[in-house]
Formats: sequence, structure tokens, C-alpha cells
Amino acid sequence: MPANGQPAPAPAALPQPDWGAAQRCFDCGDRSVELRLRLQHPPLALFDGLLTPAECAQLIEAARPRLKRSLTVQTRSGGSEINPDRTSSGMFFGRAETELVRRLEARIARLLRWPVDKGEGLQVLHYPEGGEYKPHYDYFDPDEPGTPALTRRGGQRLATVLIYLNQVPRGGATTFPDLGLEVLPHCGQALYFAYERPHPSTRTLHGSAPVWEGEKWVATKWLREHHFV
Ligand code: PD2
Ligand code: ZN
Repeated sequence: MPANGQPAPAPAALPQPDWGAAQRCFDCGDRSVELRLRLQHPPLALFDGLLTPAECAQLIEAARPRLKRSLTVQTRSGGSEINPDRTSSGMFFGRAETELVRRLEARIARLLRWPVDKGEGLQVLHYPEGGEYKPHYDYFDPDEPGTPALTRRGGQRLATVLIYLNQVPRGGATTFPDLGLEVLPHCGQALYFAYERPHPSTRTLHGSAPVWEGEKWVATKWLREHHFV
């Protein structure tokens, strides 16, 4: 809640698919994805086939040599820090850094009707056995002193797209404690959810459950209010 006690206003629009035609398949430009699950509050959907298995493998191999222990946003300063709640490694691609990244960004932009330039660079995460990410919100908390520094580059985060790059034999689900929902990683599937204001009432608390067997690879795309530099 901002200092005046009023909740942050909802943005005029959110990244979201066109639900109007109640269709099963959604056009992403060079391919289409199939809707598997949809929730209305929060806006959340699981799509099959955003990436092919070969594209998932290609993204993993491009990311692998650049992985570093994941940091999280330091909410006080707007910087970043190692966080024991997040035991993964990760890396960021620049926007359109490779042909595959550019294709994936174009698919997400078409599916969610949100311009590519309002997206952060794609992040790829690797969780080894035992790796997890404790529940958190992806938006920047308006009450934290570091938030103005974080939102200067493109405003608030409005939506998250998680793209699963492999199958995990046991564990590694994306969990939503307030919804009682667990999504098991499935290669090429994309989980989308949006938050109309930076507030827990959006019920978008989510985390990555510990990997019990094998490893987990996932890509994250965050969509912003404004042009992200
Ligand atoms: O890897 C996941 O399932 C996951 C869960 C929660 C990723 C993120 N958050 C994230 O990258 O913010
Ligand atoms: Zn998250």
C-alpha cells in the first residue's frame, strides 16, 4: 500500500490472451498453443507447445555455460543479493539476443497481446536436486524503499510467463499456496499469470517446490507496464 493508504491503482490493461472466442488453440504467429487450464482470478493459464522439445534443448544449451547462482532483488536498495530461499542458478538473455530468443519473445507478445519492448530479457533457471524457490510475489512491493529504483526501468511487473524446458521425475512443481494449485513442469508448456495490482489480494503468491529427483530447467519472462530498457 502506498504512503497515502490507498491501494495502487490497477493499470489500464494487462497482458492477456484474447479470451473472447472461447477457442482451444491460440495463434502465436509461427505456431499455435493449446489451452490446458484457465483460472479467472488471478488471470492464469497453462498452454501446451509454446516451444518444441528441440527448442527447449537448444535454449538449455545456450544458457548452460552462462549460469550463475541466482540472486533476488534486494528490496531495500533495489540491488540484488544471494538468497537462501532461492537455490537455483540462472542467467538472462538480452532481448532478441539469439534467433530462438527473438522467436520466443514474438510468440509471447502475440499470445498475450503485449509489445516485446515491454518485456524484461528472458531468464533461464536451473534447479539441481534439492533446488527450490520459496513462495514470493513477482511484483515489486510498493512499500519497499528499493521499489522506485526497480520500477524506473519500465514500471511495475504486470505478468509472469514460466516456460518449462524439461520434465522433472519427482518434485519441482510451481506452487500457488493461496490457490491450492501445483503445476508440474512439462517440456514446452507455458504457465501465464497476471497481477492487476502489486498486492497480495491478487493471490499470486507462488514458488518452486524442491526438486526431489532429477533437475529442473525453466525460463521466466516478466512483462512490464512500460518500455523496459
Ligand atoms: O521455476 C519456477 O517454477 C518458478 C516459481 C516461482 C520461477 C519463479 N517463481 C520466478 O522465476 O519468479
Ligand atoms: Zn516468481
